[in-house]
Amino acid sequence: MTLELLSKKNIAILGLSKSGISTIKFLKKKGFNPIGWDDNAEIRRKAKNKGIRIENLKKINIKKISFLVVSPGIPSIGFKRHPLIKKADLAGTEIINDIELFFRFYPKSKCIGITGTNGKSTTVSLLHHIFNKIGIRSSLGGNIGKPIFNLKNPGNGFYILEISSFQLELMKTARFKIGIILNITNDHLERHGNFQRYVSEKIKIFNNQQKSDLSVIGVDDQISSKILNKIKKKNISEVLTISGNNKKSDIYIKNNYLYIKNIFENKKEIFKKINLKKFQNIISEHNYQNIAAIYAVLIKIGFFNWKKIENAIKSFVGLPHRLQKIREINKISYINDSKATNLDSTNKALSSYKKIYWILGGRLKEKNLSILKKHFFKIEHVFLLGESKKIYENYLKKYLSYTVTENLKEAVFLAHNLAQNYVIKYTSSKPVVLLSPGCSSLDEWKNFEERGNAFIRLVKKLNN
Ligand code: UMA
Ligand code: ADP
Repeated sequence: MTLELLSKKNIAILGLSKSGISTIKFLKKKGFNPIGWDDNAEIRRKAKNKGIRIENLKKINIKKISFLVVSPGIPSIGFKRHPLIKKADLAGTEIINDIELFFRFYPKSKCIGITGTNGKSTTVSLLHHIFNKIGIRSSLGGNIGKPIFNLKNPGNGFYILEISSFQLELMKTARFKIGIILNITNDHLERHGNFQRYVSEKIKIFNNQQKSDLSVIGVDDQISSKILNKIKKKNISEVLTISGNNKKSDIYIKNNYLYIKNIFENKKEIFKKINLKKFQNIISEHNYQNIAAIYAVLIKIGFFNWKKIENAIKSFVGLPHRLQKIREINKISYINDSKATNLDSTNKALSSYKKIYWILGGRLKEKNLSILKKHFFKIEHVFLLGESKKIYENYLKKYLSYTVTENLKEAVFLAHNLAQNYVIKYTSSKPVVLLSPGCSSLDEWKNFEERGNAFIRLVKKLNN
């Protein structure tokens, strides 16, 4: 679709939060006169105040709309599909999202797209930070909270986009010069229906890639080898594998060293070995997977000044709400991992500490805690929260001592008291009080940030 053709079309926007509003602003600047709709009356009112043309898409003749641009939070396929999308689809309207629309305008833009169940925000932020330090221009956005139409053009640099499975649902022509799947474990099944569908959305990150493009695949999950075979069979892009333990991968980790095979010479010899212990602020081994992905990008773009890269990584302070240490009181660390909204990320959090007072729960995603069982011997006590309380209580009562709490405030207070008593008794131990809920925050909070910020406030108020 050329710009000229597009300009003759009517465009409607469904969902008027961040993505919707930024899309409308962009289109208006380009001379279009799009209409917008949101099912929430308060959001419609706010949008109207911003000068957005509101029209009830349920009432208009949808056949007149050529493009319906849908926000990622609105399900566009499967059993939860929004009724308007169904109607538009039947009427022959093309249904896309903001990122797809961006590619219709700028098909040749240089985009690095990073997806995966966990580690996306950390990886895109670290990559953006490194680019900044080594003098490569980049604009960071996507699922990390900044819609694509709010990004500055990075000129001859790169767009670095965090891409969610929700966003991949409506991507058709989007082409990533470098596409990355960090990992795939269970998540968002409430939206996609089953794991298979979630995976089929994720692998769309590699759609439309060409010979000169790079696909990076984390191969540590059960489903990874299938994805790898699929991509290799297509034989279109260059493929690099990354792993936290598998020596057959192009970039892998062993005993805290990152090994990069000589991908230029049939991957035969080790091209580079990097001591990851140097990066003292990159705690926990799961972050090594994120670093491996970053090295894959740097190799692809031909940046080999290792010293500069290392210095850049060393100066990255990490993101809030991901294993964020808030405070230490009498050798006890208080850790905010509110962004752990699924069991895989909580699994990684539990791997990171030796003695744990664990705050768990929220809106349930996965009932079965068996992937966490291997850590139970390190858990002193569990404080159960949120909508998942009953289900997790039923699971845990055979294995662990626990308390069902009223709310986060009570959980923090009780965890603090128990942990402090523990260190009085066992003076050499250094336990942590860990909020790693393994559940979404939407039962009690607006988002994971609000939950994490509440935890931070509560911890800051605790007495020494
Ligand atoms: N709405 C309707 N009808 C419905 C459902 C929703 O009209 O049936 C309206 C809502 O009232 C709301 C809008 O549609 O106004 C929903 O918009 P949205 O949730 O897509 O909100 P945005 O602010 O545009 O945020 C989206 C992403 N949101 C989701 O994917 C849920 C943001 O990711 C992203 O940062 C932003 O675009 C910019 O690209 C957030 C997220 O939670 C952080 N992502 C999920 C995650 O990380 O787990 C995937
Ligand atoms: P995302 O944007 O994919 O949700 P984040 O970087 O925000 O990822 O991290 C989300 C959670 O997952 C945090 O609890 C973090 O500690 C954990 N995490 C970060 N990187 C990884 C990884 N590579 N594998 C598993 N968990 C990770």
